[in-house]
Amino acid sequence: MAIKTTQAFDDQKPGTSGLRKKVARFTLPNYLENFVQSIFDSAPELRGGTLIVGGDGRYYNDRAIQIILRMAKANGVAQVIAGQDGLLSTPAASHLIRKFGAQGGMVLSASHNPGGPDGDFGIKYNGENGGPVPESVTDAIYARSQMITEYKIVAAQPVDLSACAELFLGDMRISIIDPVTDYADLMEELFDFPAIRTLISGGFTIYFDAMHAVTGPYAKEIFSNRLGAPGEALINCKPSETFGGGHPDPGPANAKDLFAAMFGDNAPDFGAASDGDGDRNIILGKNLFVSPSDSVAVIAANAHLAPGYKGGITGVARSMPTSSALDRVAGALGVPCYETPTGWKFFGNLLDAGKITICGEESAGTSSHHVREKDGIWAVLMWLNISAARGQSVAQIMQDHWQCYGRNYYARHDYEAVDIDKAHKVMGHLRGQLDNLPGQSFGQYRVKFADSFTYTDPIDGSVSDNQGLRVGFDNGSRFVMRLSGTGTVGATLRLYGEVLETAKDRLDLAPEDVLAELFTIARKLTDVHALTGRDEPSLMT
Ligand code: VG1
Ligand code: CO
Repeated sequence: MAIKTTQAFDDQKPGTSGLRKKVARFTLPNYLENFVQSIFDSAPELRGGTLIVGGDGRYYNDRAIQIILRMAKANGVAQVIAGQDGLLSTPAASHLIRKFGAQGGMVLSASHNPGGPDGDFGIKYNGENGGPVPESVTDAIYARSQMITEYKIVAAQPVDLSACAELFLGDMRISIIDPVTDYADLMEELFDFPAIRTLISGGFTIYFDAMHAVTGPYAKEIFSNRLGAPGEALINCKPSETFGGGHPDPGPANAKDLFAAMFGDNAPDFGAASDGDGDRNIILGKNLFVSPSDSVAVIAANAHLAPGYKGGITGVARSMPTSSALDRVAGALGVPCYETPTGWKFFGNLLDAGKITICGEESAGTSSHHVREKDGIWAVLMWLNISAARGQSVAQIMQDHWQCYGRNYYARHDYEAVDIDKAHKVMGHLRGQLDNLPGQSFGQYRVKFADSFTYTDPIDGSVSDNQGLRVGFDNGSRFVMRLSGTGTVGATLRLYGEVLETAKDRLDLAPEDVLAELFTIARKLTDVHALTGRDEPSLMT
């Protein structure tokens, strides 16, 4: 075993979901090694334990895995379980950690960020519950990375990951397994596959865009082999290092083929897509995009229709900027609804403690207690199960939902790659007004509360402050501004808005019309355009 001397990098602080950087930075000598050693140093349980490793197949995935294997051996890991070809979706990795009782898992992904030599790379570290480690551990990893002086690695030839096999690196066992089978089996336990199969064979047409990312092999096995969807129902299913030159972010800007099909003539009945690492999902019906905040609410209201959830749900949770459509369902079901900061790691304790069954984020992430990550394919299957059980189209399901609970019109405006100082000025400008806003009126909007969101974890009491600025109005509307923690260029400001409508004749309006006045007020109060020098958001979802 060799001990290599190294020097610390000052920028290895994990963000909302792991460490993400430009490939050019991640491939600097010792950069990856320093971060991986900082993980081993902060997770001593990996010594003598089992580690799960896999990634979304992006550029550098293959070489990074080889480095991690050699460092795992040098750090005394007893067994590594790796996905064949180095592939594992984020939810599948979470499942494998739980299924095999592993001590942790490293997922190589920068999620929806673009890949390739000029794109992004990332590493997420998950603990023994299968979920992203809590802030106490990411803080420890960061602290370690700042004073690291050496790392451990063995010399070895590259391990052949191209076939399922049991191999050894010295005395460390490496089990290379099919990345799909265990996950697909879990899905088959949770959902009514015969009913979905009957739905599809009965002519309900589905269309799934894997965006050249990791869900391709999962979609083929589950939707085609196990559920009988025809070949043409699945597109872009071969994982590629550059995501086919695209941006694996499921939305109108990047899932162009899917949106064209779903809003075109003879649209399929059901459309869906996932992101680079398979943890996000979007759901579409004919000429209809389901807002992710609505999706998690619909899932919570209907989960009992799926066999894995037939006993009902104990509670739900949503990230703070996610709309309160979910709160309305929880209220009707008489179960608690928790509001957590952005990022899946904050759901872990609630899930482990059995306080919640379903949780989700406005950024197209939804999941349940079956794993400790958001899960794209799971959400698609849940929607198919609900459609099969209710015998309804996506549009009918949404209409029924809004009639019952009202509609939380919702949108998010992103200002990407903003100069960091300017982004902080915008936040500071709004923060400075918070104390004086309550009681002030802007047209028909009267401010009820204005604060900086602080979360106290109800299970371990840990406190996370500075999680976004919220301004709420008497009529149930709200806007939120926060800084993204996943970007790799400058700063990204996210402005989220929601307007609640309960009048039965106002449930079918264009969201941008309903939200226009709220966003005008939000832009005025944040002064985001003048302070950033931008005329408009770079992305609206
Ligand atoms: C974004 C989303 C957040 C999500 C995170 C990771 O974070 O807003 O909801 O949990 O990405 O998702 P931020 O800090 O940029 O707003 V993924 O699919 O990267 O694993
Ligand atoms: Co993702």
